[in-house]
Amino acid sequence: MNAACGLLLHARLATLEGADCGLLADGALAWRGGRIVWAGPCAALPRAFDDLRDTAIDAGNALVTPGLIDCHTHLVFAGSRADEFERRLQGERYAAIAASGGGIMATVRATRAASEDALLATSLPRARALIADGVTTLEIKSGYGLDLATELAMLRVARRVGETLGITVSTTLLALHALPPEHAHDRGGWVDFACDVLLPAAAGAGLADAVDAFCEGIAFTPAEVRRLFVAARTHRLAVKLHADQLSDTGGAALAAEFGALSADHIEYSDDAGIAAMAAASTVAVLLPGAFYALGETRLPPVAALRARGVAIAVATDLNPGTSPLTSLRLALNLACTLFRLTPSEALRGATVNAARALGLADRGRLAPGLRADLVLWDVESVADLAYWIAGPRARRVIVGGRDLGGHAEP
Ligand code: DI6
Ligand code: FE
Repeated sequence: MNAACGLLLHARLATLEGADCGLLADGALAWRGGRIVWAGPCAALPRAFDDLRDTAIDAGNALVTPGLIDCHTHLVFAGSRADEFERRLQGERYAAIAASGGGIMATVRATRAASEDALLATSLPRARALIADGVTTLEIKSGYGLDLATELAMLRVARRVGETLGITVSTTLLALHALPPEHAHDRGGWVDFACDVLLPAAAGAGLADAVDAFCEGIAFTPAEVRRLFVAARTHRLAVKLHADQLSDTGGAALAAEFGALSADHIEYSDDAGIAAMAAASTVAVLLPGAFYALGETRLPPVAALRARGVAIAVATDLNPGTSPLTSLRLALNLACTLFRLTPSEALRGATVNAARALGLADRGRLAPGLRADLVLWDVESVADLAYWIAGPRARRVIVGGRDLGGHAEP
């Protein structure tokens, strides 16, 4: 039997079809050539799939979801920022640590000093941790190089993470993340370089699936981001934005104006920004790990997002400074506990809506024609997924119809 063909029986399928989680009791799912060919009640499974019955997996009524999609990470980096964690515990603020040469620049120094092989070696365990708890698609941003060679190296390493582990990695050039020391007194020069050299180089090498920026008082202005987005448009690259995380800079509206796939964080976005996102179908990516780690208090405008019908995604923001978080399921828990998402909203945020935030139409639901990326969980209900705070719960992780392994049944 081709390993990319298979059949799953007696599962509580969360298909993510329709407005909620599309739950189907005693469900069956068949796939061939790495794609789903049938999903429905066991009792209605057509005879055409009888050849798959011999090797069928009996889920024993366990919950089965699409593979989780972590649509916002900075997973490739070198070094640790545990020292800054201790400084923040003593009362220092993130922005003050950054201003004193720490923060993003501390990671830039470590990342520039690392070889590509060393970067890969430190990144793989983080990706493996995400996969072990159900992630089958991952976005990884650059942004800790802040020079041509290191930014491209980060993107190459991101691609290698996907190739090594057999999962899809969507790469994002985070072209405006921080001002490199070489340009400390030349902001315009750095923005020119990002738009005229870095972005074309990444695009030309096929290393970037999207372009991102950090639009914030301590980072880049809307005018600077606008320049970058115009350049991205010239190179036909999709855009995303770190928007309104620590203050309202109009980032949500700016992202929407450029038809961004997503505006991420958005704690401080106003109603006009949310309305613009709704009109542009820009996904709101909520990042509760950073909110938690920084001790933020301003909640994202979840009620406005719901009222306007903006798709909500949830991601880890895995990074060494503000979200050292290697479990997307824990991000779901935090999104429920801190932001009051329902467990169903949280699961939609890590599947169907996360796929949209990456512009990937071939995944995020269990439906014929889509990739056979799925997770068999050691839980019965969708609420269970977000309820358990720590410890992996994925029994089996299947990517493109092939078993990536998983944890032993309890
Ligand atoms: N927003 C974030 O949350 C990360 N980058 C960004 O633009 C933080 C990055 C870091 O502190 O290393
Ligand atoms: Fe981020």
